[in-house]
Amino acid sequence: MPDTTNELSQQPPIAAIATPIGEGGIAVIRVSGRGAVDKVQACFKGKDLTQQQSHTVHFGKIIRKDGSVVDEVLATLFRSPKSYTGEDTVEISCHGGVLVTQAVLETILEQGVRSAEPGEFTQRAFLNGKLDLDQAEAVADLIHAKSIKAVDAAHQQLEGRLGKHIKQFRQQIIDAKAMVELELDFIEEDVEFANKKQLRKLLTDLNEEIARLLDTYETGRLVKDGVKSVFIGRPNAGKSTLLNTLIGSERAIVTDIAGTTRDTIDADWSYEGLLFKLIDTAGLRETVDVIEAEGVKRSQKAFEEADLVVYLKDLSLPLDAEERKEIAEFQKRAAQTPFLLVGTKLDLNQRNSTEIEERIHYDLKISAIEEQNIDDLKKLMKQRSLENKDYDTSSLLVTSSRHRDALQKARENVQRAIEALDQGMTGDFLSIDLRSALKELGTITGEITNEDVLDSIFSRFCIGK
Ligand SMILES: Nc1nc2c(ncn2[C@@H]2O[C@H](COP(=O)(O)OP(=O)(O)OP(=O)(O)O)[C@@H](O)[C@H]2O)c(=O)[nH]1
Ligand SMILES: [Mg+2]
Repeated sequence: MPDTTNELSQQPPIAAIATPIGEGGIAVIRVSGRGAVDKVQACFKGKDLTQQQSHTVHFGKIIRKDGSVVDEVLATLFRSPKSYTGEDTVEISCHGGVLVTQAVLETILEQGVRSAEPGEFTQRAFLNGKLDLDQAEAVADLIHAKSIKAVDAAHQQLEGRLGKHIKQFRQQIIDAKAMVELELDFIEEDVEFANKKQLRKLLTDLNEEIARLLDTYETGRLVKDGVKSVFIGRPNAGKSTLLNTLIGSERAIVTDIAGTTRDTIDADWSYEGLLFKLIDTAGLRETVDVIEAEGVKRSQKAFEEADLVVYLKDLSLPLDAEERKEIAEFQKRAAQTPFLLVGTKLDLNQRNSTEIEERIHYDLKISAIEEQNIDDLKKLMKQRSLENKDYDTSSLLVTSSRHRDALQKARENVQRAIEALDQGMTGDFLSIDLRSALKELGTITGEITNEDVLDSIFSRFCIGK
């Protein structure tokens, strides 16, 4: 953690509305920093807050300089260091109207309190050592979570489970460094490196443990960001109808005119706690229509970024050679991007006595309109997108690309140290690699950081958090 505690204590307290702007039962205004209690007291009529203990609640009125009442409120006191930010904090609960809340905030700001930046309370919590950086990031993940699995993953990180692993890795590296440096001291006396075997084991174990944690990222990413599932197929195949059926509302326009969907359409859909980002696309076909052609381009871009491609084929129409080729291309790439071939309009097909033998394997046949096999499709979408992934959401998951990158770099450094050891290099080479690994791991928990990283992390937060 950077030592900015002193700097912080010189700054004026900050304040912001901590609840969403709108009409509600109550709203909360948060004030934090050195002198926060005095500043609130200066516009508070009730008990003298400066004389009250931490974790107590007091009824009173917020009053303007001319003595007029802004609102009746409850003030909750948290004394440093026992608060979210680690600083003296007052949380003012007032009536939840847009204007009254704004008026309470403005009255407090008039006392020489500064308006808080997005995430500044959490940033102060980090700078004051209340949270590690990965825990601060988990706070944002928790607020932005769109599925219950994402909530669970954020909670794990907030509880410090990732941080605990990282600290353990760091300790292992410190131990390894100590062994290497011991050898450095011995080198002049030409003493054989007695601990070489032990050191090698320590480093290879560490390498494997980091790799295991890294492996959870594939699942972690899907849990946090959702499974990007792209519906693809010929115009009129029933892509928009399926999207609407899954989300249970008429999000996309459906007509019997081929080429109805021109742009990609996104909709969030949760299934068994997992978020799917459904993307309906413009039907794939050669077209001279400029708008439709742009739509087809967007469809192609969407499937390049997909976590799951669902190819829809209208069962009531014969499969032509070109479409067969297209499907084969997707199937070939299925190892990289999970793929499902789904036959649509099964209801029509069942009535169709002259079904054409297509000699192609469908993963499933459905009717979106008559809701046939839709539950099976949901199951299959989840199963296929998590196939070959270690989907155990009760264990710790790495969910952030920032953490993944740092772990990867740390692992590369550990591997380099193992190679150096095997090639009989001197200890100072190993030391450099181990120091770099230590640094990379430190960026995850925030022992090592810089302003740009902090700015980009905390700008994701809302004001008042
Ligand atoms: N009988 C039957 N008709 C369906 C089914 N699904 C879709 N349709 C019909 O097929 C037509 C095309 O459906 P859409 O969902 O618009 O197809 P699309 O793939 O989005 O088409 P584009 O946007 O043009 O690419 C509409 O008339 C739908 O009512 C189904 O399961 N059964
Ligand atoms: Mg459509």
